[in-house]
Formats: sequence, C-alpha cells, structure tokens
Amino acid sequence: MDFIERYNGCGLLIVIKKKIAEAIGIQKIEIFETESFGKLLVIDGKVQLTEFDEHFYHEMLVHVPMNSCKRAKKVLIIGGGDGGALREVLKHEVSRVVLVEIDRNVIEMSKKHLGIDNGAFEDPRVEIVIEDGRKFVESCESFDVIIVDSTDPVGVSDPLFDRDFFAVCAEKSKVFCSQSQSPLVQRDLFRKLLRNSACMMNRRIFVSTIPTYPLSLWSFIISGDHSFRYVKRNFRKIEGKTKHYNPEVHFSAFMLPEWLKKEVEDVC
Ligand code: AG3
Repeated sequence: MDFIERYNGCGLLIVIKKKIAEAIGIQKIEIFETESFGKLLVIDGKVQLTEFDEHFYHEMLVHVPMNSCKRAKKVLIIGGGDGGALREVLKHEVSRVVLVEIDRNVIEMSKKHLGIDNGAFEDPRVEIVIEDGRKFVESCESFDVIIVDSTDPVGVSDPLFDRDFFAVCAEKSKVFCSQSQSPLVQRDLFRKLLRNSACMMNRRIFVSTIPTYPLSLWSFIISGDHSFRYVKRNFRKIEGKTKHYNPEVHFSAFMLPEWLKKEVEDVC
C-alpha cells in the first residue's frame, strides 16, 4: 500500500507496511508504519511527521526561538499534540511549559502509538490544556516564548494565522515562533502569513530542509526580542542533546536565497 500526499501537480509517495491506528473526531488522524521512514503521522491527509525526519522540524521550531531568547523560563506551545516540540522545549532549563491542543485525540493517539514525546507529557513542569489556542491566548498569562506547532492553515488551524492572533501573541511573549508553510508549494498561504504577521516587531523568516514536507523546503516566522547574540551561550546547555540543530545551522537558516528575500520584502 502507498500513502500519497498531493500538492499542486506533484506530491510525495511513502510506501506503507501497515496502518497502526486511526481516529476521527475534530480531525482525521492516522498513524502508519512505513517501509523506510519509521512511523508516520497524518492529519486530514497531510504528513505531519515521520520518525525519519521529525527532529529536523521540531529542533528548528523550538531551539531557534529558545536559543534566541535571553532567558526562556516560561513557554507556551500551541498545537504540538504529538509531543515532539514539547520534548525539545524540555531540554532547556524551563520552569513551566503549557501545551494547548485543540484535539485531544492527537495527544492520546501519539502517546499510545507514536511515542516521540519520550515521556514529556508526564514531566512535572508541563501543563496540558485542551482548548482552541486562538481563544486561549486572549486571556492567558505572558510567556517568555510562544511556539506555534500547527497543521496547515486550513480548517482548525486557520485562526492561528490571522492578524489578531499574531498581534495578541506579540503582546504576550518576548519571542514568538510559528511554522509558516512551504514558500514554494504553498505560495499563497505563505504570502498571507507574511502579510498577517507584518505587524510583529523584528519579524524574520528562517528556513529548513524537512524531507517529507512539500518539496522539502519549510519556513518559520520568528519575532520579538530575539537575537543571535544569545545563541552560542544557550546552545552550550543543550549541546549533545540535538541531532540536527547547532548554532551554524541556526545562523544559516536566516540566509535566504534571492527569490525568497524578494518575496519577503515585497509583502512587507
Ligand atoms: N505541522 C506542520 C507540518 C505541516 C505539513 N504540511 C503538509 N504536509 N501539507 C507539523 C506538526 C508536527 N508536530
């Protein structure tokens, strides 16, 4: 059996050994055993992660903002029910991490059938809230770092990419970071994200290769009081605990090719 995710006139094919589990609630969640990528998590037909390359994504989404922040003690993760981002945040000297996930099934299925959290959900520093992240931020406390680990901005995740959401997150965090889609395949979504987040202070784009995401090139938005100046110092505390991330990868992720630089400048 093959799993295929189609984009615009192209796609990704992954050979499946078997389907491990499925749940249908707010979203359709499927977990597969694949022939060459380990386990695969699919939500509403779209690849969310494979064991083969999830650390490329989660390490960039988490360590870039965490290491760019002077002192990150209190962290909010919106989405991220598979526990990968949570696992990475807990590698830092944090005192409190709140994870707000709209779909309880993502957490339950991931804990039971995926296991990439490495026990992160049980850590005493962690509080799990099952709620719409968009609503949660309206009345929550402030955090040092807010990280958005969502699905594509269609359906339940759409409100996590609107102007008001970005404005509230800017108000409630020192450093904000969100995954921001493929600038190649999902050009319209990417442009919309750029426009809607333009109000944020010091907003920059960084990129990473994530082999199982649309055409491999993925983007992230970071904003607020982030700086390269803290990166090496903060990295020393997590050195040896990452598989993909290091300070060189961090700095180079901000070196955008000419076409992408233009794209970002045009929208601002
Ligand atoms: N969420 C962002 C990946 C979305 C991939 N999109 C796609 N395949 N069309 C990842 C969540 C993992 N914690």
